[in-house]
Amino acid sequence: MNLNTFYQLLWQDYVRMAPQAEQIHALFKADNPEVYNDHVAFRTFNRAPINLARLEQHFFKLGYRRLEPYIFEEKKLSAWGYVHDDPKQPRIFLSELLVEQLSPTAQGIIDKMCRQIDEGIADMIDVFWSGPLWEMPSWDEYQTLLAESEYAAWLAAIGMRVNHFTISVDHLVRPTTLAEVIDRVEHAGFAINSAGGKIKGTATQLLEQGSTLADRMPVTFGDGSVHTIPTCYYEFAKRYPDADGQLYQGFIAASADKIFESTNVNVAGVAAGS
Ligand code: OOG
Ligand code: NI
Repeated sequence: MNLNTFYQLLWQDYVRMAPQAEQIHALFKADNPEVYNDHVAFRTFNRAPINLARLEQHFFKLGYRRLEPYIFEEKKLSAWGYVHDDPKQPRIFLSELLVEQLSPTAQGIIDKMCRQIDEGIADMIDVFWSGPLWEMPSWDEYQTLLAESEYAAWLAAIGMRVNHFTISVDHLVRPTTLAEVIDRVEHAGFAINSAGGKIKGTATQLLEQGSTLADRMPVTFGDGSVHTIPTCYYEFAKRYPDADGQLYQGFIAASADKIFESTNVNVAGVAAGS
């Protein structure tokens, strides 16, 4: 599969989950000949056959290489950033939940789901827009996961799909600052993730980031109950050149830690899922 098709299929799946993204994209497309993606992000469990080491094989085939790893101790996650030789291609951020660090009960729920995954699907590129590869968890199971890890609950119910796209602010003709971009999105009526401040990171760190709060969508759980839960969000990133004049390519763990919270159920200013 070529990269264009890959990103097109991802985008189609993404805007079904996050209709806000299509509207926000249109907002910037009105003033810019092209809106580029800084990166996309995926989440997974460190369990076969969807563990990070398995999934990243697809990125390698698409021409990506590992750049650097990241650790999120409190959230029990590890991650890698991937870059492509073609600087116009988005970076990729892939994280995985360290399942063995959760309680035996939560591990049991996740292992039950992962045992249902058809081995073959992990080796197909379609895995990245396949949603839950297991029977939906019950609402009780979702709540059990949520109490320990927002990430685990999100992944159990939303499944394998892109978590967010990210507008590259460096490539915008206007506006050109992250503050203006966020202002514009807010004025259009979209809620911004304010965990750790609306703008995470600084020019000195060579990366500034902000994001919306995830859209919400009614989902039917395994026990037949329907509840509205967070789906996917949109991110905005501005990168700066380092001392050698090279645009910074990595991520910033302290900022990422707060960006993850864009899919939190209990988030400032928004009522908990019904
Ligand atoms: C990823 C959060 C981190 C970034 O750009 O730092 C991130 C996630 O929510 O899965 O996207
Ligand atoms: Ni991101």
